[in-house]
Amino acid sequence: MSDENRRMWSELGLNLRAHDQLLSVLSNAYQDIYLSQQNRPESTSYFDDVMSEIHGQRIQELMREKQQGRKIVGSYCVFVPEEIVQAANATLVGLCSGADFAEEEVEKYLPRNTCSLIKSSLGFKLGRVCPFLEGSDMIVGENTCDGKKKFYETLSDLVPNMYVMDLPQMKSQQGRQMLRSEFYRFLEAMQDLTGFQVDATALRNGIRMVNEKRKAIHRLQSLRTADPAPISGLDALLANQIFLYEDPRRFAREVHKICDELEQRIERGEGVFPANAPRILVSGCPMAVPNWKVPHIVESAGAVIVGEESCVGERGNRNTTEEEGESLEELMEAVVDRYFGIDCAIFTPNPDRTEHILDMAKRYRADGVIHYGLQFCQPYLMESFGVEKSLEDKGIPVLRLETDYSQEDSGQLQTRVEAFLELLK
Ligand code: BJ8
Repeated sequence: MSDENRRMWSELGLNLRAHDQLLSVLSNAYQDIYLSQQNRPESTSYFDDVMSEIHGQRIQELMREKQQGRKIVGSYCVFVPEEIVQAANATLVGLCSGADFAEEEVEKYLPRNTCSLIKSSLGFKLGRVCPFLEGSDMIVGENTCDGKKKFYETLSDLVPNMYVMDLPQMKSQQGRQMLRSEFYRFLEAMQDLTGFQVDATALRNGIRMVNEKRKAIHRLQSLRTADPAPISGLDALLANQIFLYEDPRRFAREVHKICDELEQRIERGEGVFPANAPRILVSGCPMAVPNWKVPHIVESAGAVIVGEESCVGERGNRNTTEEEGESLEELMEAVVDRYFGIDCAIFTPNPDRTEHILDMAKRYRADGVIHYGLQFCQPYLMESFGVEKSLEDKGIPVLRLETDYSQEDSGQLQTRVEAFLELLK
């Protein structure tokens, strides 16, 4: 750990002792889960580099951007339009929400029956261990599920720079109208934050930059349709996790390099797992770094995860934004259209998500689907029943899991996953 990093963390107000502990746990988990994988493509060393510097080099870069006058915007949800953030001369980063932290403190603010993702988001703030959060000039919350809505009220008392975006709950004309007006309000807020007036050229450039990283991950995802799968689900998940805070240009470049290697592997018929390994689609709640518990259990049991129907996965990145508009207004409409297509479970009704899961199961040639629900997450747990029925109607086996960020249920999950994989053979 360089002195430069420690100085930076201290300037950001991190609790250095707690942060050291966090990095040590993270590094051990990465060693055990990622570096122990067999047959990894060599170019995935990019992920190792990014992860070893997760709170180091990337934060240094963001701090340099700030010195040069750019602003940093933190977010907890894929509804925050990165195109607008980029266009306004700012950088969007996903905020820490993938591990339990400061649990006792968190329960002084939130009821015990709150999902792990929300508890984690608050824990990272109370523990002062997320440099992305402490370095952000604006933190954007979004009115999605009830838990998040109320959490942002709590968070706004703890940070000086909270902005809350309202979101529709129905895919109606009025719903789209609401998203549109919220995106215009956000555009103004971004312009106020950065002092930069967004015009059509700036927004088009923002759209192109974000599209480029989406295209790279689309290429990676399409290569996972091959049998045997050329990359593990764990590594593909990591790509989707890094997608949310890594430098967009570097991300696109490096992921294309990985894809070049994967194409060669496919030509040679090489996979990470044997060709007869059960192919699993994971669907449900997002998995932020370092939430690797379920994928690790699944792949340690000999199956390969071939797709993620998740916001840290295809739900979050599947559509690109139309780049062709001439005026700022036309381009803003394209941005609204793109985000209005996200089929988060906060929407009612939400048939698009089920369609998407069925489509993914077919495209990725999945033998079975694991529905991943976080305990106390009403939207996804409730939808899981309908999802299960739709898949079973098509003859696709489903395992519904409900878990949290602790390791306490690992043994039980492992038993259930192994029994499910037995069934698929
Ligand atoms: S667009 S999925 S990132 S809201 S797990 S906090 S839903 S109780 S994360 Fe999400 Fe945006 Fe939707 Fe995606 Fe609530 Fe459920 Fe917790 Fe959740």
